[in-house]
Amino acid sequence: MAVDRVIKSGFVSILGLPNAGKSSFLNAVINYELAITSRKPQTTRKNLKGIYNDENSQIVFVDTPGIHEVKNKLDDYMSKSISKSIDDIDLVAVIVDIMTYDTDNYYKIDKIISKVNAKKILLINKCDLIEYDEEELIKKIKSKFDDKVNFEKTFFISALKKKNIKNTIEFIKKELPDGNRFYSEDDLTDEPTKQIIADIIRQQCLYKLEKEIPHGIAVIVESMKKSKSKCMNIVAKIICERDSHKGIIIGKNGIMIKNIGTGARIAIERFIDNKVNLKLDVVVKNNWRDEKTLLANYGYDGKEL
Ligand SMILES: Nc1nc2c(ncn2[C@@H]2O[C@H](COP(=O)(O)OP(=O)(O)OP(=O)(O)O)[C@@H](O)[C@H]2O)c(=O)[nH]1
Ligand SMILES: [Mg+2]
Repeated sequence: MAVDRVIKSGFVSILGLPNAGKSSFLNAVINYELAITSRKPQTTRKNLKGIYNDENSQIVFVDTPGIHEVKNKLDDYMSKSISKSIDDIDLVAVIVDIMTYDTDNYYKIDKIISKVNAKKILLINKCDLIEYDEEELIKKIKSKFDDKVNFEKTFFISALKKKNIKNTIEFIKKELPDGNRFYSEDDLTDEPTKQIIADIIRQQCLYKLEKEIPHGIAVIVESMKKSKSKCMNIVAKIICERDSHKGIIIGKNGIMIKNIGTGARIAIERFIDNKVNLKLDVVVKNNWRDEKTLLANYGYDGKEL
């Protein structure tokens, strides 16, 4: 009979401003492209768990939306998700982008982490992009946080190039309590497959559509069924806010939606390791980002937080 060995285990919340590289860090630690990333801010809309496993530890990393101003009910959902991520947390990893560290927005991070008793570490990310003086930069960045915020340790990392990720994990492990696994050793996440596929499709929208349009897009996967030939037939809906946006998403002679569909199909096939036939519909729902019921239908249900 298998006996649960005591290991180091716990939860780590990944916090930071939009675009700092939180989702890229999650992917780097679990060594799998689970979380969607993009150059556009507010790519992540809901908390996503990525589970790191080895023989003597299990670390559940929680990727969160970037901390930003609340302008509608979707923002409010995102903001509540961030607060939820620090409930009962064992450690907080605050990520700062080395290229944009010089902002006045640190008070937004302070507001969240001042409520946390758990230990905190500072991760200075995108270190592949420039030369820097470690001591000078640590001093500068720490001075931007509230005086009361104390970081146990600072790491200079590159989530993209996977630089210094191992050392960061080793440090986190030591900080976690003794315990058992919360999830099976083979689990990478507890997120439903349909939700991950919806996000993969939204990522293609973020890549291929300009300006504000992707921010007003939601995606739901309506059905997934394997055909006799073992191909996975997926039907999904892209929701946008205006007729004019629908026109742009479909594109002249349907070229844009075809492009989005091809990119998404390839990424989904990689994710589920199966051939995919993807059918995308585009519908308009004015103002969905401010409608509670629609938000819940599209995967952003405040009651689930
Ligand atoms: N050069 C470089 N780029 C990075 C690094 N980490 C992330 N990026 C890029 O920065 C952009 C934002 O990364 P994300 O991981 O989506 O950032 P995020 O903090 O999750 O963003 P939100 O979810 O919008 O808050 C993407 O284009 C990433 O490829 C890094 O270490 N080096
Ligand atoms: Mg993200």
